[in-house]
Amino acid sequence: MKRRDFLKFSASTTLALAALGAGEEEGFFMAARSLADGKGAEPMPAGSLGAKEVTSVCEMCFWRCPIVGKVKNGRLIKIEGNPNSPANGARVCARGNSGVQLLYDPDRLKYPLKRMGKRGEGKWAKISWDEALDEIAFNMEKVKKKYGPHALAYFDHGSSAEFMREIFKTLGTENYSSEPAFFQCVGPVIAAYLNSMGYVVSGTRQYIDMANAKAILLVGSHIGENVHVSHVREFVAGLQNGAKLVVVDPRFSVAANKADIYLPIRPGTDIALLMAWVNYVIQHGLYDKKFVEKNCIGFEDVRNAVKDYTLEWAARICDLNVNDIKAAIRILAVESPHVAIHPGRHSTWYGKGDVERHHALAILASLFGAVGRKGGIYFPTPVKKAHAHCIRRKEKEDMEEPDESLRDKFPFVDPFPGVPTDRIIDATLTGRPYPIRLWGINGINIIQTISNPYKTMEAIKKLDFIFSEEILPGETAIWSDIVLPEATYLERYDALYAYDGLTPYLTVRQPVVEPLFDVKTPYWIARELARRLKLKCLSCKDEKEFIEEELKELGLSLEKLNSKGGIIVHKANPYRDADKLKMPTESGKILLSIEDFEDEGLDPVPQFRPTPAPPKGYARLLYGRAPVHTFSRTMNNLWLQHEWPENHAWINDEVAKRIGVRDGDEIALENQDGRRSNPVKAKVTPGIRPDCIYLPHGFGVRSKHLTKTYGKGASDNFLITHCITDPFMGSSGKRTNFVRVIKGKKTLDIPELRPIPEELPRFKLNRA
Ligand SMILES: Nc1nc2c(c(=O)[nH]1)N[C@H]1C(S)=C(S)[C@@H](COP(=O)(O)OP(=O)(O)OC[C@H]3O[C@@H](n4cnc5c(=O)[nH]c(N)nc54)[C@H](O)[C@@H]3O)O[C@H]1N2
Ligand SMILES: Nc1nc2c(c(=O)[nH]1)N[C@H]1C(S)=C(S)[C@@H](COP(=O)(O)OP(=O)(O)OC[C@H]3O[C@@H](n4cnc5c(=O)[nH]c(N)nc54)[C@H](O)[C@@H]3O)O[C@H]1N2
Ligand code: SF4
Ligand SMILES: [Mo]
Repeated sequence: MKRRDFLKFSASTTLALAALGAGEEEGFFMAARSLADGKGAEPMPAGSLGAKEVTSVCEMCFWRCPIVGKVKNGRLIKIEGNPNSPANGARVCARGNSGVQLLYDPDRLKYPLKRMGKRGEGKWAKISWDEALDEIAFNMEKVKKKYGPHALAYFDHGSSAEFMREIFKTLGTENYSSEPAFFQCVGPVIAAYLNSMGYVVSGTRQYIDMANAKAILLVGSHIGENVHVSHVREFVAGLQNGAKLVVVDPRFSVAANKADIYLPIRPGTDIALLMAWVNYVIQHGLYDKKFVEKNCIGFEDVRNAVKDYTLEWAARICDLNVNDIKAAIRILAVESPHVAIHPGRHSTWYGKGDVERHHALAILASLFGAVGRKGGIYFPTPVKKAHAHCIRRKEKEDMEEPDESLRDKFPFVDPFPGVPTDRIIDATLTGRPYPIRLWGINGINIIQTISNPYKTMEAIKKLDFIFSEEILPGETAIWSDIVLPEATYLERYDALYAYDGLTPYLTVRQPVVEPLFDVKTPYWIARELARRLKLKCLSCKDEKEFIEEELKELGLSLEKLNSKGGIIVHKANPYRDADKLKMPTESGKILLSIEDFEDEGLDPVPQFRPTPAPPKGYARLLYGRAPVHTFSRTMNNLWLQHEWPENHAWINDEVAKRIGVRDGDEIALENQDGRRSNPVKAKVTPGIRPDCIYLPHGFGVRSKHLTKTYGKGASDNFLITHCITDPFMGSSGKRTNFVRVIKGKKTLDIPELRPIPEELPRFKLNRA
C-alpha cells in the first residue's frame, strides 16, 4: 500500500475503531494515550496518525519546499514534504522538519516592543500594536518631510517582505536593498549569465541538469552542506547514474568527498584554472565546433585572450598538480555535451573577479555545447503567475522622480531593482550623496548578513529611527527602536509561489495553525501602516482576498487548489535542439566575449587578475553552510541545536601541529584589522589547505534573548571587515579577510607551508 493510501485508510479505520470502543483496539489506544500526554485524556493515537493535514510551504530556507503540516488538537506535531510535490515529494531536510520547534520556541517575539536601553542593548518595553504602528508612521512621515523620501531605506529578504517594500516604494524611495541575497549572494552569477546567455541561470533554481549529467563540475558549490532538497536529490541522482564528479575547493567538502577528482585550489585563483582549461579545450579541439559556430559569438576573442594560459602555469598559480587538472578537464570533455558545469550560487567571494569567474564557467559550458542539452544548463519553464492589483500602488499616483545616484556607479546592476547594501550604509554614515535617516528591516539579520557589522552598527547609531519586523529576538531586533512581531510561515498566508526548474509547480503558503501570542501577519502589518500613512496601496482586506484574486486570474481558487493537494504541477520543457537554439539575448546567441563589459572598461573575456594573497602570519578566512542550519535564523532551534550546537574553526593539521593547537582546543581568531572572534573550538584536519581557516556561517549569535544559542560558536561576519565591491553590480566580496589564531593569551602566526608565486601580490596590513 502506498503511504498516502495507507494514511487515508488509517484515518477511516481510526474512526471505525473508535466507534468499537473496546476489545483489542482498546489496548492500542491506551498505550497511545499514555504516550501522548501520560494521563490518558485523549482518544487519539500518539504520533501523527489521524492528524489533520494542511498543505503549505516551508520557509526554514529560501528553497520553499511544499510541505504538509500535521495538526492534532490545534497543535502542529509534524512537518513532512507534500507528497504531490515533484521537487521534494514527502521529503524535507532537517531544518524543514524542525519548523515545529520554531513555532513553539519560547524565545519567540510575542508582542510589539519598544526599545528602552541603548540601541543594541536589547532592553524593551511591551507596547500595543496601535502604539507601535503610530510611532513608525509618525517617524516615517517626519523623516520624509525633513529630508525627502530617499532618506528612507529598507533592507529585506524573504517572502513576507514585499508588502512593507510596497510602502517604502510608494513613499518614493529607491533605497531598498531588496533581497540582500542579491548583493550578498547571487549578484555576480546573475550578472555573468544574464549578459552572456541572456537569462538568470542561478535563479529561483539553479538550472543545471545534474540528474542527467555524465560528468559534474563544482567550483566552490558545496552541495551536501549547501542543502536544498531537490538540488541535493538531483546531484545524488546524477552520481547514482554514474556521473563523474570534479570538485574544486580549498576545503575537503562533503561534495569533495564524493569526487573522482578533487582539486584543493589556492583560494581566489579559480579564474586561472578555468581559463587554462578553456585554452586547453580549444587547443586540443575538445570543444563542440558545430555548437560554437552556430550558437556562440566571440570565439576568436576567447581563443586569443586565453592563449597564454597553460595548464602548467595554472598549476603553479592555483597550487595544484598539473596531471590532476589535465585529467579533470579530460573527464569533463569526454562526457560533453552531457556535462553539468554548475553555475554556482553564493558568488560574492572576492569582489573583483567574481563576475569573471562565473563568466568563465559559462564559456566552458558553451564550448562543451552543454546548454539546452541533457545534463547541461537547461531552460526554466515559466509557470504563469498572477499579480493581485490590490497590493500594488496605483500607477497614476504622483511619484517622486527616481534617484539613481546610489546605483549608477554599477553598470550591470540592471535589471535588478534596489541599491547595493554597502551604498545605503555608506550614505547613512556620511550623509553623502544625501542623508539616509530611517531604516526598516524585514527578514534579514543585518548584523550577521551584511559584511562589516561594526560599520553597520555605527550607521545604525546615526539613524533617527529604525524598526523591524521579526519573528525572533536576534541581532536585528536588539538594534531596532520598535520591533513588530510577525506570524511565522506556519501561521500565515503569503503570496502564490510559482516555481520553474525541472519540476515546475504552483503552490501557496497557508496557515497550518492559528497565530500564537499577539503576533500579526506581514500583510496585516503593512496594510495597517499604509492606512496610517494614507497611502494608496495594499487595499485588499486580507491575504486571502489577494490570493483568491491571483488564483482567479489563473482560473483557480484556494478551494480548487486544496482539492488538488495544494499544488498544481506543470510539465517541464528544459531542453532545446542545438540546431534551433535561440538564446534570450539580442542576437539570439551566447556571448562568449561580452562587448557591453568592454564598453564599461571591464574584461570582455575573463582575465586572471590576482586577488592579494594572505599577509605573512595569516591564513585566508573562508566560510560556508552548516548542513542542518540556515544562516543565523535556525541557531536557536531546539532540534537543530541538538544536531549541531556550535561551529568549529577548521585548521590544517600540519599548521595546527606547528602552532601547538590540538583538535577540540578552544581558540579565537583575530583578523587583519585586529577584530577578534568569540571563542570557538578548533577542528584539526588534513581536509583544508594550510593557507585557509574555515568557519561555517551563522553561529556566534550576539543576542542574549536567543537563549539556546547565545555564546555558542564564532561568527564569520564579525571577522569580515575588509570587503571589495564588485565593479559590475556592487556586491560585497567577503573572502578578502585574513586571520591568525589566539590560544590562551598567545597570538599564533600561521606558518606559510605553501610557497606563494611571485605573480601574486600580498595583502598589505594597515597595522605595524
Ligand atoms: N544547509 C544550508 N544550505 C543552504 C543554505 C543554508 O543557509 N544552509 N543557504 C543557501 C544559500 S542562500 C546559498 S547562496 C547557498 C550557498 O552555497 P554555495 O553556493 O555552494 O556556496 P559557495 O560559496 O559556492 O561554497 C562554499 C564553499 O566554497 C569553498 N571556497 C571558499 N573559497 C573558495 C575559492 O576561492 N575557490 C573555490 N573553488 N572554493 C572556495 C569553501 O571551502 C566552501 O566549501 O547555500 C544554500 N543552501
Ligand atoms: N558573513 C557571511 N555573510 C553572509 C553569508 C555568509 O555565508 N557569511 N551568506 C550570504 C548569503 S548567501 C545570503 S542568501 C544571506 C542571507 O541573509 P539573511 O536572510 O539575513 O539570513 P538569516 O541569518 O537567516 O536572517 C534572516 C532573519 O530573518 C528572520 N526571519 C526568519 N523568518 C522570518 C519571517 O518569516 N518573517 C520575518 N519578518 N523575519 C524572519 C530571522 O529571525 C533572521 O533574523 O547572507 C549573506 N551573508
Ligand atoms: S530545503 Fe529544507 S529548509 Fe529549505 S525549504 Fe526545503 S525543507 Fe525547508
Ligand atoms: Mo544565498
